[in-house]
Amino acid sequence: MTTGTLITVAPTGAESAKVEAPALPVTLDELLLTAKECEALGASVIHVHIRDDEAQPTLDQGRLRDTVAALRERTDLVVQLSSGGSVSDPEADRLAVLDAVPDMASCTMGTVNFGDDVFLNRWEFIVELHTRMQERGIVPEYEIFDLGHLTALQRLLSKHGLPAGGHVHVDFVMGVPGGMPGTPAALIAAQHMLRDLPAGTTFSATGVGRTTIPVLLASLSAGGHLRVGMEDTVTYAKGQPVESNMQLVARAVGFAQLAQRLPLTTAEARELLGVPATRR
Ligand code: KMH
Ligand code: ZN
Repeated sequence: MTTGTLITVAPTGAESAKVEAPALPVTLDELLLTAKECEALGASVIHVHIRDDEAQPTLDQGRLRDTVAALRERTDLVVQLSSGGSVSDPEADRLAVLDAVPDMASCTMGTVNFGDDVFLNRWEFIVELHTRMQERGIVPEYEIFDLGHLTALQRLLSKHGLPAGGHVHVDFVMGVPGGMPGTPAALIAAQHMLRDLPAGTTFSATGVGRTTIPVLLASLSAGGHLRVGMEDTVTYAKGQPVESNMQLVARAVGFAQLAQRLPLTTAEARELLGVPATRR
């Protein structure tokens, strides 16, 4: 059954530079302001990467804990920390992200070429992330950059069991140079592969760069959910830089309304994803 739309905002990412995209939220204050405004517009989940004092990506433990606490204090958003970090982050630091005990964390389901880099996700590392999240009651969002990542997820769940909360939610990250293309055909192919996953598995999708809008429209029409934000696109339209994450969330909300699939509230998002009501 098609429900309302889960809208995740991914406001920062690890790849864009503040000097090239001044609207990118890189300080805690900027992140909190963005989070509050995106929640008011209709976002219910925030996918978080943090930056250091030089606006460079970091997985600093203290900053991660402060960020989780501040987001919980100031918003009702489901707080999802990235365990992906940046392509150069060591596995140990990526696993330690879970020590900040967010509501959710991302779990990428395989290695993928990532532009000129390689985003490395070894099988043993994936298993470690998945089982630590199970033990700590952290709900994963499985990041799918390529179709084979869904086969890996099926293997993971059959060997190591369902995630915390019992619900499986995946996010198709499409249009990364080296991963699956950001096309409606690829999205439908990925959706077909969900048949091999537990009944009730849900998906969101995001298209990187110029694939943002085709992926957004394809996901809505296929019954999927949405992720938008400056992690994935810093261009609103040809020749027009994104002014803010709010601009991207407002556009997603507008499309969801047109599709008659209204944004889920934060409470509805928690219910859908199997995230406990509060962890304050
Ligand atoms: N920054 C990418 C290398 C995630 O957040 O889990 C990985 C990424 C995926 O963004
Ligand atoms: Zn990310």
